[in-house]
Amino acid sequence: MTYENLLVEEQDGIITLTINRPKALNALNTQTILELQHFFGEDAPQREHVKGVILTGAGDKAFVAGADIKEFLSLDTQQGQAMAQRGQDTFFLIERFHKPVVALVNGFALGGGCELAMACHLRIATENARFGQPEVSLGIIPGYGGTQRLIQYLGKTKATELLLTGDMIKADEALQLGLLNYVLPAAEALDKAKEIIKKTATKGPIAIAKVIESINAYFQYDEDGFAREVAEFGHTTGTEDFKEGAAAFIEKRQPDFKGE
Ligand code: DAK
Repeated sequence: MTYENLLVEEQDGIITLTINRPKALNALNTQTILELQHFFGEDAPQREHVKGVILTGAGDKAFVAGADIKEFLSLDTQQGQAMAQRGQDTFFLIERFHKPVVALVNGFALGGGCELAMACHLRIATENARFGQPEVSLGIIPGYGGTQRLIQYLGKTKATELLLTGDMIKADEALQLGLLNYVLPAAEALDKAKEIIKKTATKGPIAIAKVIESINAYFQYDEDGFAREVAEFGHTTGTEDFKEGAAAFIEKRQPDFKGE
């Protein structure tokens, strides 16, 4: 697929994926959702050497200012449901990606933009970042998992307030509420994202993938997250990586994981 709205750059095994519609504050139109779906569903899984993905928005004003309002104005109920399903499926691909995906939130993260950041495993924001789910101001509700994931990060009390009021919060408040991992000046935020991905790349790759799966299982109500953790723990103990990791610990050396 040739991407119209995504920039894909790879350096030292780290992919920087930039949503590139700065004139529309990187709003998520259908084409962009399809491209994200293709990237995380088909493209990225084939790049086995990749250490992780940094997801950001073009320009210094917005990460993503929401779903493309101009496009979804004409939707009827059936089309709206299809659009929400496609978006949710895409965001699940991100949340279930087997390598860390770090959102680098460099400005407005509203509606679908906040939902996109929440689907990533980690979130680093620049000081000018703003978060919110303003859908109720448009007479709709979040369609890309916002009602679920905001509660997961913030708890019911504050999430309910933000979802009902549509209020925006600044980066420092989002950090304090548990939505973010770090808030940093713009010049330092990208380096921090790379540093985290590089650190995870020194760990057992199967273990990294299984931690992600187990964390996700905690939030799947049709699944017992504790039981899933037991199963995945058993899986990792049977790997060569675990033997290597344990041996390296005992021999007081760095492990050389092979992903086996
Ligand atoms: N969609 C389309 N264009 C957008 C946009 C958006 N979400 N946000 C901004 N733009 C465009 C503006 O229209 C403007 O374009 P021009 O007029 O220059 O052509 C350009 O980006 C610059 O925006 P502003 O001139 O407004 O810039 P300001 O600095 O004055 O304001 C702002 C920045 C972020 C505060 C403001 O742009 C704003 O309030 N934007 C909208 C925020 C918002 O309400 N976002 C949508 C949230 S609702 C669903 C699935 C998902 C969703 C819903 C349903 N189903 C499947 C049914 C999700 C919905 C949402 O995300």
